[in-house]
Amino acid sequence: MPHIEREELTPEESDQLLLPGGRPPLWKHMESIGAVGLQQREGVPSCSQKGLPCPSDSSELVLECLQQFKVTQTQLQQIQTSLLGSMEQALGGQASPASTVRMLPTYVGSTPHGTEQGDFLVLELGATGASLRVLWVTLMGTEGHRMEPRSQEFVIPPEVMLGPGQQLFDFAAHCLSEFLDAFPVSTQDLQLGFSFSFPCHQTGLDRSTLISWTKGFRCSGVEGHDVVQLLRDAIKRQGAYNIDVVAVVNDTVGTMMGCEPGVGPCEVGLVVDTGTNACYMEEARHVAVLDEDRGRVCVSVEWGSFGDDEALGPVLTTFDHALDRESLNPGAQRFEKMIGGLYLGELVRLVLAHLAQRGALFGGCTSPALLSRGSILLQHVTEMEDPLAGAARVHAILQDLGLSVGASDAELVRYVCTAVFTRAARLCAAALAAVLSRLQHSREQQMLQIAVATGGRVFERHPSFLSILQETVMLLVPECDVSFIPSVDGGGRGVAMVTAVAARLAAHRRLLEETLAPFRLNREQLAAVQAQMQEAMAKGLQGEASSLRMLPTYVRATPDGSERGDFLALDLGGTNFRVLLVRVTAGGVQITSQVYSIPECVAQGSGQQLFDHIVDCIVDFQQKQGLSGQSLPLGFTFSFPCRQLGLDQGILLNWTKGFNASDCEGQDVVCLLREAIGRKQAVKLNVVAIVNDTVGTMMSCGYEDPRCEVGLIVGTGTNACYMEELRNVASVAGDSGHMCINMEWGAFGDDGSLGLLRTCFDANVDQASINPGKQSFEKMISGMYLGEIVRHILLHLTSLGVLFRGQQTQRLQTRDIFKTKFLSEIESDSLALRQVRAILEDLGLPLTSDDALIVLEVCQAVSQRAAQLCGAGVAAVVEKIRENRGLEELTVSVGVDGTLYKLHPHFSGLVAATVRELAPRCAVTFLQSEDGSGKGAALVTAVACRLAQMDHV
Ligand code: 0WK
Ligand code: BGC
Ligand code: BGC
Repeated sequence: MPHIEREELTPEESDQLLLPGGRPPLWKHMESIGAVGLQQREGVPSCSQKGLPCPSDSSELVLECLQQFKVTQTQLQQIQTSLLGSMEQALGGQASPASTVRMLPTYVGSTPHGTEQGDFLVLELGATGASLRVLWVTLMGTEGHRMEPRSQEFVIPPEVMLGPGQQLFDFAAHCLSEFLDAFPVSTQDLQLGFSFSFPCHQTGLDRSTLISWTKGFRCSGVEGHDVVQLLRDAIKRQGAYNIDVVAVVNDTVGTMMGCEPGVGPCEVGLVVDTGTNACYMEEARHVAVLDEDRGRVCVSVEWGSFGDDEALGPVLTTFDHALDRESLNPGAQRFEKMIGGLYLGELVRLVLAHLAQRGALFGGCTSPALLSRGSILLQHVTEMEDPLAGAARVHAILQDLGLSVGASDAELVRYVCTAVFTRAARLCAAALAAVLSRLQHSREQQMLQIAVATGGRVFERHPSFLSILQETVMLLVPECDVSFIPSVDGGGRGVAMVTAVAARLAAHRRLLEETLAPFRLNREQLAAVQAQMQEAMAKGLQGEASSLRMLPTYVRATPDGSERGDFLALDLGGTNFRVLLVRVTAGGVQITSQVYSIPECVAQGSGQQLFDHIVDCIVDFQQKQGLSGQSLPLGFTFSFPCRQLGLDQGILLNWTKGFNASDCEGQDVVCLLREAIGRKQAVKLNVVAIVNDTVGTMMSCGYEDPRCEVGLIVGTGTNACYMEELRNVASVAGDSGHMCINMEWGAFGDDGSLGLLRTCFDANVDQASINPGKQSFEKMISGMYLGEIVRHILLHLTSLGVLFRGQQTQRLQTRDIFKTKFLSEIESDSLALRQVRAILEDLGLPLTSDDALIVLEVCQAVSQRAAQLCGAGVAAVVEKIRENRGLEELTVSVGVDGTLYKLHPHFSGLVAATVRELAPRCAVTFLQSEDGSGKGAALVTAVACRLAQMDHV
């Protein structure tokens, strides 16, 4: 960081520097009043140049003093560069060396659209020192004409500014009530924007933690706290009005946003009132703390603390150090203490006292007022400095301070005021130049055209402050075309603008919460699903009316490791149709497989076409594997509800998951396959077993872990099977041993038992499906439907104006355009919001960053409900097994497969957490199946072949 060097001024420089308001340079003035010894000045080095103690004559003393307030162009450039460096360091989130400017994101992402409308209360605290202001602002939207805000100022007693924080916020709440008592307003729902002019870490438009007090404030119990909550609590304690605090902004932001429509937009807000600060619209991607790569965000620079690391050393005068030592926050806000209106009067006082005590002013006499801190206010200085005020006013002010004013004193005092003010304006200009340079960098624009909104009483009351600032900015950043726009009514309107945006976002948040609330299932609701499922299981097993068919699979045991041989396996019903060769040896299982597609026209064509297509794939596979002509035992994973009459007999009850081939429902699909094999002369195949993919998955995992007695699929569809006690299976003879039951839980709730959980979005998806009224549980959980549920919610939120500015897009109205895999991608932790946006933009959705956040929340709500419902189902199954066996504790494994379960970043974790919550007496291990259920089908076939051989022996 460049250092700011100490510098002596050439006479030209001093001439050039001290002439605002068209007054002669000081030495010329001294000459005109016949000050002795000045002539020596031309070309004669000053006493300090000679390093000698200062001569007593007043002019030298005054010159010596004011010399300290001269900041050269070089020093201003160094300040500009140093501040720019600090800003970029803080933006990059670089911790050390710590930057002295904070660069605080404000959550204001855009300058006003002009569409904002409504009535808003505004509370301004901190901008104008010992007063707060309440305003009632009416925004008229694009109708343009402006309603004059009604406002009232309240003086804050010093003991309130320095007392307990609660007292300050109660005072503010009291002022709000007093204002509303005085100006009754029609509406009850009062929305308030809180302009809080202190450095705060914002975590939202209505959440802001005070970092440290500045200016004349130092209330206890506030730093480190959320000031919005403190105000809300105070308003509640006051209890007079129901006021909703919807936004908190820094006064610079209010100033920037309050820029007169039509002249702006202003993209920089500059305040010089009791304190000073600026904000500007930075590219979001440059703000490290924000996870954003597009759009802009308003950043409050908090330049008041620039130089708190001594970087300003050389330009700080002895008076600055004295002022800082006496201030409420020594060592802090050093830059502000050279510019802010709260300090300029004090600086002037310190200089006057210094000069008086050395005889250069007021005949060497001081007064108690002159020696007491804060006796000279900004008001005094602006008046004394004002070229029109004339010497008389100066005399009056100085006499009020108990000073006897000599002939030249008044003019000298004005020179002191000018010196202090001019330096403040020039330093402020250097800081603004740093912000403008930052904007040039951030927008990669050499020539920058920008509008700066200015606010604060230093601007309002000291006309030449702005002209000096403008001049100096032009010197420092000549390539920037800067227009200065005085903010109307001190930023109150700007605060109302932000409040309007915040109110809109808050309303959107409420609508979003209302929309997603039915997806947020609590423990009671999940426990109810578990209980209903257990009840439906018991009824299904007994053959009573139940939405759970509880289909016996004729798989009575999980593999025992003695299986051997080569088997063909088919895996139909998931995302992919696979043909597999499974070799089971003592050393384990080798699998060779090939994926084939099932075109929609085949899946929804004739049954014959579908099974002929299957046999064609088998033939192709056999040829590729050199198995042609071999008749290997075949296991058929057929992932649809089948009533099995034996291991190799399965009557298709109904299609699910987008399949709808004709002439199959009610048929034995093993026969359909055998007929298709028969139609293809060349092929000889021995179909030994038909299994559901849940059973195949359980068997496949059971081969590694014999405790695996449950199979779970969460993919295109969803379902589960488990090893039930044969005695509980009414439809199968026998009381001992086990039978694997295919629950077909996808149909759970088809009897309306899930009605309470069903949302209108579920109803939309069901009505649009090829099997309306069927597979209710599946349609709330599985991959084929989650994307559609999300799409319907997004359409709904767009119609409410919450998303995409209410613009419905053709794309979003297209069925299945929002794939379930998008949920897995969007919810992946490693994916920043920007990638979320990329996915959505590929869908042709014009979105803002808020939109991307909302879409993320919708995906989370839908997938969370799916995972929790699935978890409630698994809890019902493992509790059934535990109760079946009369065990206190059950240890069991669940074999799982399915794209959604495997690829979604949080699904599996949420299922396990829900099972732990609802079945605490079951220790459940979830085993992700690596080889799919084809291996399981082969193992079932192997077991069947082994049992058949034993029968023949
Ligand atoms: C892979 C299994 C198959 C099952 C599928 C389900 O091998 O039997 O049907 O998982 O997941 P999906 O492919 O539907 O996501
Ligand atoms: C505060 C800023 C504020 C500025 C102008 C400073 O003391 O830290 O937040 O914007 O004063 O009011
Ligand atoms: C079918 C089940 C299958 C599940 C998972 C459901 O649609 O009815 O038989 O297990 O999908 O693939």
